[in-house]
Amino acid sequence: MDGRTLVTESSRKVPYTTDNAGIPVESDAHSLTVSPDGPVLLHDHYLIEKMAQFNRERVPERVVHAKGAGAYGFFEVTADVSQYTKAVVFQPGTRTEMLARFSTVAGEQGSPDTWRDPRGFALKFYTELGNYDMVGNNTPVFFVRDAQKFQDFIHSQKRHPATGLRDNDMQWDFWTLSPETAHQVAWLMGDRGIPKSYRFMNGYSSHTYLWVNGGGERFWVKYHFKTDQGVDFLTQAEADDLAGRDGDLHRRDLHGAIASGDAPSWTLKVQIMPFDDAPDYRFNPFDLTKVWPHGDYPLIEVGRMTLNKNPEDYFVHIEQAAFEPSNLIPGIGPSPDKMLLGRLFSYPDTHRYRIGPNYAQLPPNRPRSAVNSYAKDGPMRYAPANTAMPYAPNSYGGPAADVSVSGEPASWYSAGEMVREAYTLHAEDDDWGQAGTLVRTVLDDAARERLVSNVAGHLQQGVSPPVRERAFQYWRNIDQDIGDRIAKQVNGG
Ligand code: HDE
Repeated sequence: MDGRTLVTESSRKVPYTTDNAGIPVESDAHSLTVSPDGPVLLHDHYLIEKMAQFNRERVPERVVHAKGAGAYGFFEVTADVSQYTKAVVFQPGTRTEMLARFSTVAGEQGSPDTWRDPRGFALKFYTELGNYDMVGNNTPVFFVRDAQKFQDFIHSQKRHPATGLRDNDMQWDFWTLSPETAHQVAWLMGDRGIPKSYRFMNGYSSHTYLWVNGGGERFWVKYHFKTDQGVDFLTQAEADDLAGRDGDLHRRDLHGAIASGDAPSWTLKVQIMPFDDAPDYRFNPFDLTKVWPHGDYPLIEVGRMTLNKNPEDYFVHIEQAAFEPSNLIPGIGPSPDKMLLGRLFSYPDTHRYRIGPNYAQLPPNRPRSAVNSYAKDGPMRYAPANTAMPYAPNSYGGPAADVSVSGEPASWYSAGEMVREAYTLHAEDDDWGQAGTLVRTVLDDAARERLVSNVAGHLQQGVSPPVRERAFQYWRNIDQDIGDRIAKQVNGG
C-alpha cells in the first residue's frame, strides 16, 4: 500500500478519508463517545468540522437568474471583422476558451426550468488580454430602458410581500403602468418565453455596444448568437406538465447533450452601425426596448461558440461563476445605453457581496492571462498580487499602466446639463410600434393564437379587474385585433 490508499473488502482501492486539514479520520459512521452508549465527546473535532462545514455550504443565490446551467467550451472566429474591432477574441482565425451560463430570471434556485421567463445568456471569454464577458438574454430587447426602474420591475415579478406568492396582478400592474415594457412582454408571452431547452434558443447582447478597430474608428454593434440547433419552444401546457415532472429539465438536457458528445453550438452574427448614424437613426439606437430592423443593418457573421465540457463541480464552476458586463477588453466598449451603464456597476457589486471581494481568483473567474493588478489581501485571497511593490507608481518594477496595450477608452463625446429625463425621442420612437411589428409580421397565425391563449390564461389567474382592463388596452395599443381577442377569451366571449 502506498500509505495513501486502503484496500477495502471489495479490494477496490480508494483513498482514505481525511478531515479538512488532511488528517486521516477514524470513522465516517460513528461519533466519539464514552463507551458505545455514552455521551458524545466535545473533542470529536471531525464531527464538529462536518456539522460546522455543513451549516456554511450556502452562498446567497443570485438575486435574479438564480436557477441556471452552464458549461465550458470555445469560440472560434470564422470570418474577418477586424475592420470593425481590434478585440483579440474576434480576430480572424482566433480560438478562445470560454464559459457559458444560461438561466431563468425571476425563479429561485429550486424553481422549474420551464417557467415562462426570459433566459439569461451569459458568456465569459478567457482572452489573452483578460476576461471578456458578454452578458445577454435570449431576447434582443428588455422590459425597461432605465436602470432606475429595473429593481422595481423585478420586485413586481417576484413574490408578493404579504403572501410570499408569485402574483400575476403585480406583474400586469407594473407592465400596464410602464408601456415601454410592451415589446419585451410580446416576446415573453409568445413562443420565445419558454424555450424547448437552453440549446434551442438564441442569445443576444440586447444592448448596443461600441467596437473600435485598430485605427481607432468606432462602430456601434449588436450581437446575435443564433442557435445551430434551431429555435424551438414548449407550449404553456407542455411547460406546466414538465415543471411538475422534472424541474431541472433544461439543466439535465444541457449536461446530457455535452456528456453524450452532442456539443451544442451557436453562430455569432452582428449588426454594425456606423458611429455617425446614431444621432439621426429612426429609433434611438441605445434604447434597450428597441431592435434595429435587419433591413437597416444586416447580420454579419463573426464566428461560432461550441460548448463541449461539463463543469467537474457545479458549485465551484457555475454557482460561483461571476459574469460582468464591465469586463470589456480593448476594442470593445459600452454605449450610452442607460441600462448597460447601470449594469457596469451592479454586477461586480453583487459578486463582492455574494462570493467575496476576491471572487476573480475563483476557478471559473480566474483569467488565463497575467493579472498585474494592485489589489491585495481580503478574505479568501490566495494568489499574491503580482506587483513589485503594493503601490503605484513604484521604482522597483511596476507594473505600470500602458495605453499602447489598453488603447484609449472606448467611449464617446458627451456634454450638457444634468437632468432626470427620458431619452430624447427619435423619429419613430414609441412604446407600441415595434411590439406591433413583432406580433403582425414575425409571428404566424398559429404563433399569434398561442400568444392570445398564453396572455388570456395568465390574466385569468388572479389579475384584478381594473388591472385586467388596462391589460386589454395595453394589448390593443400593441395590436387592436390581438387585444380584442385576448379580452374576448378572458371575458368568455
Ligand atoms: Fe442582469 N443582473 N441586470 N440583466 N443579468 C444579474 O448579477 C442587473 C439585465 C443578466 O449567469 C445580477 O451575477 C441590472 C439585462 C444575466 O451569472 C445583477 C440591470 C440583461 C444574469 C444584475 C439588469 C441582463 C444577470 C444578479 C438593469 C440582458 C445572470 C446576479 C440595469 C441584456 C448572469 C448577478 C449569470 C444577473 C443586475 C438587466 C442579463 C443583480 C442592475 C438587460 C444573464 O447584478
